[in-house]
Parts: sequence; structure tokens; C-alpha cells
Amino acid sequence: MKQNYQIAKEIYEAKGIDTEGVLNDLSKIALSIHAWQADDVTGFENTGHALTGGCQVTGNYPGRARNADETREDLEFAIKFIPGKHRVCLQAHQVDKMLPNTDRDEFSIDNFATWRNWSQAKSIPLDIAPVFYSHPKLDHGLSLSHPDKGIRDFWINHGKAIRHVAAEFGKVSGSASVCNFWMPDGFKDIPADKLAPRQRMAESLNTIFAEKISDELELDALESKLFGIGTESCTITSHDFCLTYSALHDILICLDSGHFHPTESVADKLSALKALQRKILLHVSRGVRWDSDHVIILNDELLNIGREIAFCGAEDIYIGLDYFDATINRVGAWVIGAQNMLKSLLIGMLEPVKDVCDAENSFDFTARLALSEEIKTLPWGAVWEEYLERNQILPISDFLKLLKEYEQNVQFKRVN
Ligand code: RNT
Ligand code: ZN
Repeated sequence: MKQNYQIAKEIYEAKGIDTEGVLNDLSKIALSIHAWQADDVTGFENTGHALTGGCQVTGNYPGRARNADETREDLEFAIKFIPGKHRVCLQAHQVDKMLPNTDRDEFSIDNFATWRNWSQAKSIPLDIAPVFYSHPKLDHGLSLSHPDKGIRDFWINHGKAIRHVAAEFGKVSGSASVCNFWMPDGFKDIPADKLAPRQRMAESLNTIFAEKISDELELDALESKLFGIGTESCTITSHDFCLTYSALHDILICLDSGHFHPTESVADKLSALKALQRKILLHVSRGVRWDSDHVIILNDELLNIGREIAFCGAEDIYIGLDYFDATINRVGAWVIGAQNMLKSLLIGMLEPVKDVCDAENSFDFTARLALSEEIKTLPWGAVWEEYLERNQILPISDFLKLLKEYEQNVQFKRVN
């Protein structure tokens, strides 16, 4: 035990916080690490379809994973630097292989067999998201809300297929696989009719979710978005739509922290949802101007998310990561962001909020402000270092050296 930690432990103890208990609680929180940081959201269908649906990945840092094997290789390297036991989430186009003459509407576990075996062998549970973009059947920017029944049916079948894949993932890991639905449907310019597409979207979702799959195997989630590139004027699955739909159908609401107005905070929404929804999925991301997916840094938004999760209780909150940056080493992006997520949780869990609550409960708002500011200088860094050491995680300077070796020996050898 390091001297710094010993001192920090005593400082926290004096404030009524048991750092050992906190480290134990933190080790039980599983993040769902987004596999799509490795391949710039291209997927491995090899159909040559460009990335569409308003998602953009900018940058050309060498070493993108070109297939599922390389994605797993990168994940295995990254996971060595992320303390704790975590999950991995796939986008459904990150297939192991395509099967002859089949498209997304016919995907099955056979397209993901190596992923499933890897999950089992490594004890890493998998989550998955159907992919409604980067495909010609996203027609005029519409999938499940398209006026043409044939197009809707194609996407309905894709949604159903991926729920089954998720259930197979859940079966091998013994922990329900979260299947997150995000549809890019929307309009660049102001639609005359915003109602009919939303009615069609709701109907399509009803058809997809009609089949009951055990909660032990699979959990459905619905993700909202305020706007995307090319859908500036209207998104069909807006927050109002998704919140209402998820509440009425008892599925998870997915809040992506890059999908709201910049002054709107996902952290502020957590307590409302925790009080009223059964389970919540987060996509922790960082919006910067028009982009919703920068690597998460330890800014106020992330700190507030960590604080709210710590306060409300992490159970029933699934913490998924969702960011992608191709201007830096992609494995580096994973590790930096995931460590920041864990730091924000640790900081939140270490906060001695009892005094602040006492002040609040006696309506002493001056004390509440003073005490909540005082908390900010507590020595959480020493506790974080101890956590890394106990998990045999190297400090970031060593990580950077090993990452340089990894990119020379592995990532940079990937051409095209
Ligand atoms: C898109 C959503 C979605 C992501 C994809 C890869 O804006 O955030 O959750 O998974 O971008
Ligand atoms: Zn997201």
C-alpha cells in the first residue's frame, strides 16, 4: 500500500468515507466497451457501403482494425489497461463473416460465432446494436419509419435477427445482453408531416419487440438523438419519442451524452429516470459543437455523470461507452476514455455527500455550496493510483510506451 494512499485513506476516513469499500464497489461496475472505436464504425460486411446515418469519423491515424479478429486483438490489448471486469458492445455490422447471399435481415449467430466463442473463452459478456445505417436500404434517410412497407420489413427483420443474436450472447455469458436500437431516421429540412413517420416507427418497433425474449438473456434499449449530420431539422426517434416509448413498453431508455442540446445534461436526467424507469442504458460520449462522439475527458459533464451514478446507485444503470476518434491511436482512445469513466465513478463514490445532504435538509444552502466545493480538492488521485496498482494496471507513461510498441508491431502493419 502506497504512502499516498494511506494518507488519502485517513483523510477520507475522517469524512466518513471507507476507501476500501469504495474500491470494492467500483470493481463490481462493468462498463460496456464499444467495439466500434477500433474500425471507425465501418463494420466488416465488406459490401463497400460508406458510413451513413449522420455518423462521421474523422482522422486517418494508421492501424484501423479491418476485421473482427483485429478488433478482438485490439480489445485484448486495451483491456489490459482498464481496471475491472467489463463487457464489450458490438455494432451488428462487425460480423465475423458474411454468409452467401444473405443480408442484414437474415443475420444470425452464425455471423458472430467467433465473437460468441471469444466471449465465452475470455468471460467477456457481449452487448450488440442493430445497424440501421451504412446500407442502401436506409433510403432517403429513413429505415423503420420509411413509407415503403418493403423497406420497413427489411429493417424490422434486421432488428428481430439481432435480438436473437443478443439472446445467444446472453446465453453463453449467463448475463443478459443489451440490444440497443438507434435509428438515424430523420430529415435535413423541415418535414411537412412529422407525425406519420413517428407512427410508422412506433409500429415497426412494436413488431420487432412483439416476440418476448427472457430478460435473463436479452434486454432491449432505445436511444434518442437531438440531431445528426443530415438530420438537422427532425429526428424521428427524438428524446420525447424514445422516453415515452421505452416507458410504455418497459424497455431501457438509452441516453447518449452527445445527443442533447449542449446545455442539457444527461447527469441531471439520471435521478428522474432512476425514480421512474426500470433500467437505464448510458452511452457516455462527449459532444463538441456538431459532433456527438469525442473521446470522453474528465470534464464537468463526466464528473456529474459519475457523481449521479454514485448517488443514485449503479445497479440498473448500464454504462456503455460511445466515442470514436481516428486522429489518435484508437486503442489509446479506448483506454483513455474508459479510464476517465472509471475515474468519474470513483470520484463520485468517494464524495462525502452526507454533510452536504445534511446542510440541504436543514435548508442551509450556504453550507451546501461551501461543502460541495470543498469536496473538489479531496485526494482521489491517490486512491485511483492504488486501484490501478491493485489491478496490476501500469501507469499511463508505461502504457504509452507499450502502445508505441503495439502500434509498430501490430497496428501499423495493417495496410488498407
Ligand atoms: C449514433 C449513436 C449510436 C452509435 C453509432 C455508432 O449517433 O450514438 O449509438 O452507436 O454512432
Ligand atoms: Zn450512442
